[in-house]
This record gives sequence, C-alpha cells and structure tokens, in this order.
Amino acid sequence: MASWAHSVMVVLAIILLPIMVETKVWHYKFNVVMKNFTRLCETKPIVTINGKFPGPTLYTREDDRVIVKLVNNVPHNITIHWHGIRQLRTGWSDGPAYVTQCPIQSGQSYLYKFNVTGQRGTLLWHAHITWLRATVHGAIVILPKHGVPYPFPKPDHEKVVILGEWWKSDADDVMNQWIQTGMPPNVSDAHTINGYPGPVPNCSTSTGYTLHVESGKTYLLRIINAALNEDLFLKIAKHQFTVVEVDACYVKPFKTDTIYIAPGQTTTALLTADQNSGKYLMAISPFMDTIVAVDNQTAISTLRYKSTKMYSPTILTALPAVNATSATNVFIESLKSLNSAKYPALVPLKIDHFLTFVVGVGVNPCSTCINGSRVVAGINNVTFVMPTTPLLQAHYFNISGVYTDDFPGNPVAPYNYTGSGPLTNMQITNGTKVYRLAYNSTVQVVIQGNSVIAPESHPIHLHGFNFFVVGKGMGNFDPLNDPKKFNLVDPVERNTLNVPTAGWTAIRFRADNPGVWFLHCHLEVHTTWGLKMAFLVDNGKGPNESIIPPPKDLPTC
Ligand SMILES: *[C@@H]1O[C@H](CO)[C@@H](O)[C@H](O)[C@H]1NC(C)=O
Ligand SMILES: *[C@@H]1O[C@H](CO)[C@@H](O)[C@H](O)[C@H]1NC(C)=O
Ligand SMILES: *[C@@H]1O[C@H](CO)[C@@H](O)[C@H](O)[C@H]1NC(C)=O
Ligand SMILES: *[C@@H]1O[C@H](CO)[C@@H](O)[C@H](O)[C@H]1NC(C)=O
Ligand SMILES: *[C@@H]1O[C@H](CO)[C@@H](O)[C@H](O)[C@H]1NC(C)=O
Ligand SMILES: *[C@@H]1O[C@H](CO)[C@@H](O)[C@H](O)[C@H]1NC(C)=O
Ligand SMILES: *[C@@H]1O[C@H](CO)[C@@H](O)[C@H](O)[C@H]1NC(C)=O
Ligand SMILES: *[C@@H]1O[C@H](CO)[C@@H](O)[C@H](O)[C@H]1NC(C)=O
Ligand SMILES: *[C@@H]1O[C@H](CO)[C@@H](O)[C@H](O)[C@H]1NC(C)=O
Ligand SMILES: *[C@@H]1O[C@H](CO)[C@@H](O)[C@H](O)[C@H]1NC(C)=O
Ligand SMILES: *[C@@H]1O[C@H](CO)[C@@H](O)[C@H](O)[C@H]1NC(C)=O
Ligand SMILES: *[C@@H]1O[C@H](CO)[C@@H](O)[C@H](O)[C@H]1NC(C)=O
Ligand SMILES: [Cu+2]
Repeated sequence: MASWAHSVMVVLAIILLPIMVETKVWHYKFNVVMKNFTRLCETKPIVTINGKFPGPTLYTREDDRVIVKLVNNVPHNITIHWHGIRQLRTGWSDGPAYVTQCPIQSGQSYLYKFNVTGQRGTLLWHAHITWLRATVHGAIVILPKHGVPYPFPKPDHEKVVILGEWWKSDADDVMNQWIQTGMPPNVSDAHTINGYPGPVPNCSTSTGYTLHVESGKTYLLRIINAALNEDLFLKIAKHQFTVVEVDACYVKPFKTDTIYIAPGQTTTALLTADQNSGKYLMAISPFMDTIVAVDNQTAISTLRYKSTKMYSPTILTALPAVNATSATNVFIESLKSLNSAKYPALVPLKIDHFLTFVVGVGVNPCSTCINGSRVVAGINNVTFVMPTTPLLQAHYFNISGVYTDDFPGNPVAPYNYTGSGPLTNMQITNGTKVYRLAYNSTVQVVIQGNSVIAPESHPIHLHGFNFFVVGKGMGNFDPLNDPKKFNLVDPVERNTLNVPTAGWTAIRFRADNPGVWFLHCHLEVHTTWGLKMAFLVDNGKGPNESIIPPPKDLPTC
C-alpha cells in the first residue's frame, strides 16, 4: 500500500474512532443457591448468589449495558433490585416484588437488562422481597467512561467494604414471627464487614475481616450499608477518610474520621495508609437516638499493613456513642454536590408538586396477635398493602382494581407531628395507592418524621431517580420560613436520604423517568410494617419518553 494511502487511513481511523466505540455489554450469571459458612458459626445454610456472602461485585461502566441472568435454585421466591440505577424506561428490571415484577419462583430464571446512563460511582444490588436481602446483596461499581478521570487524585487500589447484619435464625423467620405475633422483630445477632462478623458470643468459628494495605498507598473504599435495620458508624483507628462520592454522585471532598451511613446508602472515600506499620482496629457500631432496641454489638475487623509483625497489638479507637446524633449531623451537613462544570447540580427551581409525607409508626388492631394489636407504619396515615399483581403490569396493561391513584400528597388531618406524647388514636388506614405525576414534572417532597409512638430516624429510598436534598430541620417543617434556608445551589444528590429523629428533610427531583417507582423506608422493619408508597410517572410525548414493552421472560404470578 502506498504510504500516503496508509497515512490517510490512519487519519480516518483516528477521526472515526470516537463514533465507532460500541456500547459494551456486561454479562453476569447470578445463580441463587444455599450455602453454609464456617465464619457464620455454620448455624444454617443461607441464601446466596453464586455461593458468595456478600455476593459478587457487579462491575460496569458509565453508558454501558448490563445483562444479568438470574437463576433461582432455592425454595424461596426472589427478585433483585439494582439500588440507585436509574433504569430509564426499563422499570421491568428494577426489581421490587409486586411493584415492578412478579417474583422469580424456585426453578425459574429471568434476564435483568438495563443501561447505565449518566451515572458513575458505587451502588449496591440486593434482594427486594421479604427479608432475603439480609444475605442476598453485593456491590455495583460503575467505572467512569474510558478516558474520563475521577475528579480526585487517582487511588492506587480500590476496595469494596460492605457492612451488614446477620441473624443466627433465618431472617425470614424473624420477619414471619412479627407477622404472627405483632411484636417488633428480634434485633440481629452480629454486624458484618464484608461478611465477617468478628467475634460472636458462643461461636468459636467466627472471625473478622482484614483490610490489607501497603504503606504510602492510597485506597478508594467503596463503603455500602447493606444492613436491614441499622444506621452505622464506621471508624479505622488513626486513619482519616476523604469522602468523594455518595450514592454514585460526586461530592465536594471532605475529611472525617467517622463515616455515618444508613441502610441503602453508599459512601466512597479515599484512605491513605500514612501510619506506622501495624494493625489498626476497623469497626462498625449502630446509631439509634431514640428508645428503639438495636443490636449494640460492635463488629471488629483489622486494617493491617504489609510487613506487620505477627504479634503486634491492634491499635484501638473509640466509636461514637449509640445516641451520638451530633456525629450524624456533622457528617450529613458536610455533604455537598461537587457542582462542577462537568458535573453540575441541576436542582429544579420551579416546582409543580409540593408534597408533604408524614412518616412513622402506628398501632392497628389484630385479633390473632399477642396483644390484640400490631405495630404498623405508614405515610400520610396510609399503610401500604402489597398487591398480588405488580403495579407496573397493572399500569402498563390497564388492569383495574390493583391500585388507586389517590395517594394523599399531604396529610389529610394535620396535627403536631413531633409534639410530645402519643396520639390518642394511633390507628392507620390501609390501601394500595400511588401518586401520579406527568412526565418531566418537578416535585418537592418534605419527609416529616412523627412521634406517634416514639420519634425515629428513617432512611428513605426512592427508586428510578436521584433527588437533591435541599433542606432539613428539627421539629415540624415550617412552610413559610424553612424554604428560605434551602440550599438550591450545591445540595447533595442521592437516592437514599436521612430523616432525622423528630425532624424533617426536603428533596426535589424531576419526574423524567416513566414507570412505577417505589418510595420506602430502607429499614426493613419499617418497610414490612407498611412505610412505603409508589409514584406513577406517565409516559411523555417524545420519542424516548415511554416505558419500553415488557420482556418476554417477565415472570408471572
Ligand atoms: C454446615 O457445614 C458443616 C461442615 O461443613 C456441617 O457439619 C453442617 O452440618 C452444615 N450445616 C447445615 C445446617 O447444613
Ligand atoms: C440501551 O442501550 C442499547 C445499546 O446502546 C440501545 O440499543 C437501547 O436502545 C438502550 N435502551 C434504552 C431503554 O435506552
Ligand atoms: C427471637 O428472640 C426470642 C428471645 O430471644 C427467641 O425466643 C426467638 O426464638 C427469636 N426468634 C427467632 C425467629 O429467632
Ligand atoms: C452461650 O452458651 C451458654 C451455654 O450454652 C448459654 O448459657 C449462654 O446463654 C449463651 N450465650 C449467648 C449470648 O447466647
Ligand atoms: C446492649 O443491649 C443489651 C440489651 O438491650 C444491654 O443489656 C447491654 O447493656 C447493651 N450493651 C452495651 C455495650 O450497650
Ligand atoms: C446518650 O445516652 C447516654 C446513656 O444513656 C446519656 O447519658 C446521654 O445523655 C445520651 N446523649 C445524648 C446526646 O442524648
Ligand atoms: C404487649 O403486652 C405486654 C404485656 O401485656 C407489654 O409488656 C408490652 O409492652 C406490649 N407490647 C406492645 C407492643 O404493645
Ligand atoms: C408541638 O409540640 C411541641 C412539643 O410538645 C411544642 O413545643 C410545640 O409548641 C407544638 N407546636 C404546635 C404548633 O402546637
Ligand atoms: C388515620 O386513620 C385512622 C383510621 O381511619 C383514623 O382513625 C385516624 O384518626 C387517622 N389519623 C390521622 C392522624 O389522620
Ligand atoms: C385494611 O383495613 C380494613 C378496614 O379496617 C381491614 O378490614 C383490612 O383487614 C385491612 N387490610 C389489611 C391488609 O390490613
Ligand atoms: C423538561 O422541562 C424543562 C423545564 O421546563 C425543559 O427545559 C425541558 O426541555 C423538558 N424536557 C423534556 C424532555 O420535555
Ligand atoms: C411465590 O410467588 C407466587 C407468585 O406471586 C405466589 O403465588 C407464591 O405464594 C409465592 N411463594 C411463597 C413461598 O411466598
Ligand atoms: Cu423507617
């Protein structure tokens, strides 16, 4: 070939390369199997994906496509939720049982298919049916697009750190005991770090996790709270974290020695191994600043430098007190969107729907329960009743009688939500109600905690969207004065917020994803009690603004 022709081809190839890069498809097989673990006392086999606890990390890349074949080989119904993945127009792959799909029954399989559009960072996947997520969970790592650097110094290594809760009994038995007795479920028997509980009473085989590091190197820790019911503190003796991202959204970097993280939240932080060689305590403990019982055991692991002598003592640290509300506030108030030219914070400024969701527990009669009553939970005095036909199918195929679209956007009978003392009437109505939104409408939701039995904090998760956390406060939200203090410039963007005990949090989002999207407390105990609802977002008129048709292998009920 003449050399000029060769040069022309090289130049052409360079010009064409960017448009010839094809979307990569990441294929995974998730085999649901029972497995028995020595480090969990071999008390009973647990439900796992591919025999791993935590399950396999799902790696993908911004703007790529993911296909996961789930094969159910256990005697339980299952679904998987890809927590924080936007699922633009692909609600069929979102996962919450009876909201977007029927369960995948024993012996069945289903292909979850979705594009990862405009997101990068750490998320998690987990079972979204009964209490199976206690053991069925894992990390999602979305790498930035090829050639796009992190907006922070490149770490030498990356590590996934998954925090969890473990019961000696089957977690579903713990849940079922509540359903039968009406009493609050048992707290867990241990916390876990990457599936290791540390020492557990009466379990000689339980061990702790070791995070191996090399002196001088920097590590990107992808920290995930996969616990069912507990907000957690994480500390590593003598080491600081630099938080750079939460819920797959970059934040302005800040330093802290304590991570506060609620179930469903993810926090990505840099850690530099800048101390003397040795062993350092890495530990998690629960946060609870009200009268509710928690598993107060600290899970103990070790950060260990390469070349540490075998018998060196572990350098210790103290964790915050269980009721250290101030430590949670310091952490939450440090979170601000990066809001750079490349990653702007597109906070909706004009709002179409101003909503107030009052969340908390109540007590309903139950003739078969121990006390003749059961604890329930709800939003705006509605405890959500799960349908037997998934909401998304009912919406898509126009099946009537499954839900109504009259979910109250504001409390019907306002009261002093955070006033002292219980209401004389603690009953809650029930129903399967959704709140309907036009495509591309803008929404503000003030999530207001109540003190009907006791005030409590709640991590509230919204499927299908990220939102901006524009404000929070104590007591009752003041619609006249509190909005003046909202941060509409660089509020943190995320998918799971924290409602403070006896306080409120305000969020804003744009309804640019058609489908049916679950909103619920990520404390499994509250979800089971009914603290959940769904938004129904209608199709838009444009070409890419409608729900795609359901896949052929969509499970049936
Ligand atoms: C778990 O495994 C151990 C040894 O591998 C075995 O002795 C024990 O019976 C198993 N437990 C169950 C419940 O399968
Ligand atoms: C997902 O990405 C694939 C490949 O780029 C594309 O063909 C498909 O239309 C996308 N799906 C949706 C729902 O956007
Ligand atoms: C819950 O705890 C009680 C008291 O310790 C115990 O008797 C019961 O068996 C536990 N329930 C389950 C499902 O483990
Ligand atoms: C440990 O086992 C002993 C003896 O069986 C029992 O008395 C004790 O209550 C157990 N402790 C825990 C925390 O289960
Ligand atoms: C943990 O809780 C138990 C039972 O609620 C209590 O007896 C114990 O003192 C608590 N331990 C700590 C360290 O707070
Ligand atoms: C936390 O609990 C301890 C022990 O019950 C109590 O002394 C302390 O006042 C509490 N702190 C806060 C901030 O409530
Ligand atoms: C149930 O009744 C028992 C004894 O009558 C009482 O101690 C307990 O507080 C009650 N629990 C609830 C949740 O009402
Ligand atoms: C609500 O209750 C709190 C606590 O009892 C009280 O301080 C506050 O004044 C009450 N607010 C209203 C509007 O009644
Ligand atoms: C909630 O609904 C129940 C049942 O209809 C009713 O008795 C109660 O007064 C309502 N409470 C509030 C705060 O609206
Ligand atoms: C819903 O409330 C009605 C009326 O109180 C009651 O009859 C029904 O059993 C409740 N359903 C559920 C699932 O709690
Ligand atoms: C959504 O609304 C915004 C603001 O009103 C507008 O700029 C944008 O073009 C709309 N997008 C679509 C897809 O309709
Ligand atoms: C599994 O799901 C199917 C379909 O909804 C349901 O009929 C069946 O009762 C469920 N099985 C269990 C064990 O929950
Ligand atoms: Cu809650």
